[in-house]
Amino acid sequence: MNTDNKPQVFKDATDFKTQFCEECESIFSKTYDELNDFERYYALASLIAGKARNAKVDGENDEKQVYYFSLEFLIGPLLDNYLLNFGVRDIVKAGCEQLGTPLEELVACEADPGLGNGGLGRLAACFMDSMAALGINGNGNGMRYRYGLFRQEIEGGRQVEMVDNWLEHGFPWETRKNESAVVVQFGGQVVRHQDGERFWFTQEGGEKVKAVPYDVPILGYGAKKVNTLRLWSAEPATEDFDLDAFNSGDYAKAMKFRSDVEAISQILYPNDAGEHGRVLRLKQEYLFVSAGLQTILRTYEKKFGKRYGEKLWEHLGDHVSVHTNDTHPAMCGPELMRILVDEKRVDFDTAFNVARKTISYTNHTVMPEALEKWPIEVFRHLLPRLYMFIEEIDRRYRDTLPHDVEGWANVLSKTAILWDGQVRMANLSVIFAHSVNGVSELHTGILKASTLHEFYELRPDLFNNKTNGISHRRFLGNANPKYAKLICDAIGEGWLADANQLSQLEKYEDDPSFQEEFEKARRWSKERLAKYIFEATGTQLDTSMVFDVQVKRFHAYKRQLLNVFKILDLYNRILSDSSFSPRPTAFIFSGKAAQSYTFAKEVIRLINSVAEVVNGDPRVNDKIRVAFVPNFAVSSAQLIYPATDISEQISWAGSEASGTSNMKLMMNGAITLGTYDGANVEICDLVGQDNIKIFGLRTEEVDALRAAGNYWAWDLYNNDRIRLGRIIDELTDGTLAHLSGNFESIRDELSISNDHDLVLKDFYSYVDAWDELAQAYGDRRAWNKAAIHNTARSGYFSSDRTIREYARDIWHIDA
Ligand code: 26Y
Repeated sequence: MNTDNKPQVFKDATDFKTQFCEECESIFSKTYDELNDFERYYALASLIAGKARNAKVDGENDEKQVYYFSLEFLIGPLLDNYLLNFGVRDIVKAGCEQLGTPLEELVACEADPGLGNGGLGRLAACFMDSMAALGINGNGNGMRYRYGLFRQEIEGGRQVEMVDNWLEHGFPWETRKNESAVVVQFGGQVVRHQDGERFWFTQEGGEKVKAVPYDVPILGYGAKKVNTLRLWSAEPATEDFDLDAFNSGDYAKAMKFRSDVEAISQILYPNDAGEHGRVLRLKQEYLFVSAGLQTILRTYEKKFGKRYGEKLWEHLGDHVSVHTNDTHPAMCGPELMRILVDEKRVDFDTAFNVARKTISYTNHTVMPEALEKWPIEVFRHLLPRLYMFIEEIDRRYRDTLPHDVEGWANVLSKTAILWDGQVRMANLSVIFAHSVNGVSELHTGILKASTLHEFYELRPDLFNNKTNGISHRRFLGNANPKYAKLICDAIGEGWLADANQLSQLEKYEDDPSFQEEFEKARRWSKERLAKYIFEATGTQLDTSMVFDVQVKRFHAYKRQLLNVFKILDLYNRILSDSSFSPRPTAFIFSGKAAQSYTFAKEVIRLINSVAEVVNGDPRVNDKIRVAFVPNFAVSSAQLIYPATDISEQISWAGSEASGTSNMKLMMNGAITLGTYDGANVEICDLVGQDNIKIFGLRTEEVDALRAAGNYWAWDLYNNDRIRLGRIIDELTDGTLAHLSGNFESIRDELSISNDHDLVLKDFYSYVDAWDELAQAYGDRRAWNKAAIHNTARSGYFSSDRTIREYARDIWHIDA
């Protein structure tokens, strides 16, 4: 590993300008002055990407290789982050300034690759950053979707989905690797062959797909390490199409094979959780699993074939870790076995043990509807040989499950892979893993106590917790330049490499001049966001208001609806009580809802309807404003977090596995208003009760309430027609109908479905908590102290810490 001498990228601003202008000419055959901003951005990104690729030294060390398998990598724009990691941000900024285009304007030209839905995909991207920063051999393995998650527009208050053509102008960070393409096979028949004692199977016929990798260099902080994110694209394995159809002029028919194959890597499934079961998704899962594993084994064989000879495959787990991000890559287990048994002639038991030693699994959700299952018939038809391995592993699992285990039949019904005509991917993942982890203390506890309880009883040693983390370099260093500079001026730059050093800020919490600078930085970030929101939506925000923010996927359990109810309550109270004057607040929402998730989309429409009513009413609009920022993405998130005063983390307790926007917002000095859920619990432990506002039922209380079965949501409506009842009436009485109609379905959700997400149940506790927190904002000194304290304690949530724990406990490597 190249540890001490980091590559010198640019000697100074002059050197940078020379190289930049040369790059402009070599790419566009035009001078810098003749280019538009996008072209300048493109040339700059190409220059930096080239440097990142050149900094890579292949086969540089013998340490273990980690392969992080994830169907989603929500990497976001890369340029600014790479400048920070190369340590040349200031030089480049100065050079760009001298050339006449501010760096920020070039950075803003970059497309934001939406190759993920939300938290899970962003986590994978943060992990890539941290593995490279820590010098770990971390390889990402994922899909190169031709179209990312849909672009969200708002029309008449409604979410409208548009195609995300992120590759339209090219992606300067990737390199297509034709020579590394592999073939992946679907369908066909399994044929048994026998020669004396020996027998083996092959898969004949079916569809052969070529998986072509595109590599993106992942540059670690300090540029000491460059890893690779490998994204697979599907192409026809051969160009022989239906010649008869072609010759008779039926080009659509002739080309159908091609488009069927290409469909595999065409789109990202837009479900953050829930609704699955489409064959195309199963194909995506198998494609990147098979292509990734074939490549891993090829590389490993080349490197260690001589050293280990006959025993080669038994050592795989000493040199390779395959980490599976949720169940989406669950086929890693059986696919690894298939290759070892069918192609490398390893015996079944050895192959299973090798697979188990190599593979580990992270669970990201306890929501039953998000646990993947596939109909056996569909699975077997698409992947006949793989299915044989699953069936055999399931059979052996059933055989070896001790019959004296308490409640044997129940344990089997919960843990078997095949059940009720379905392949249960979570069980498949657990059975093939040597480690199973949750993503926060609370979540891991729930996995042990309920979701995977039967497995936990059988194999407690499998289970461990790895509380999520975030890239502090991106979400504080890049996203919040003024605050980051203030921090560097106070405690030096060391925190960029070691986030724990943020704790040194504690001595500045109460320092009036630091606080003053903190307020200035915050004001700048709020101005920047207000400008962005005005340009995107026409909504004007006053930056002296409190910025209260809830940004995340739209989902019933995350309870954006509870937040809207609070805003409606404030609205009603201001109108009915002239002495009531809440702290002036701008409520900012952003996030997408899955296309097919009607309820979540209605909540988006409700927010926009409330915004229209509130913002347009001069009786209230100096006290409350509402903004919905369209098309939430990494780039807009980076504008929102630094401008936030109150971080809304209000899922019902026991529903959010961890959350990561809670961490990003805390790190930027926002105060959390949250339930005792996911990682909020750990934020609370770290900052102390005085520096966070917790409300609502606890997990045990939610469980008890559900078990008792005596919660009648509609009683709350009947008992309070003045506040809660009035809000519910307003859903259907025309108050909010002006933009695009009433909200009957939301009212039905609360009444007919008995308020499954406990919006009414937690309402008073939430509104009271908000009132107190907003009041507290008036004491600027105490508030700023708490805000800075939040940043000071946030080092724990760097994904560097998380990755160190994965390395130590799961992958068994030193970092
Ligand atoms: C089965 C398929 C439809 C599916 C697709 C995406 C299922 C789940 C997902 C995504 C889940 C996800 O993003 N989970 C989130 O993971 C974050 C990172 O661990 C957590 O912080 C967050 O609480 C959890 O909801």
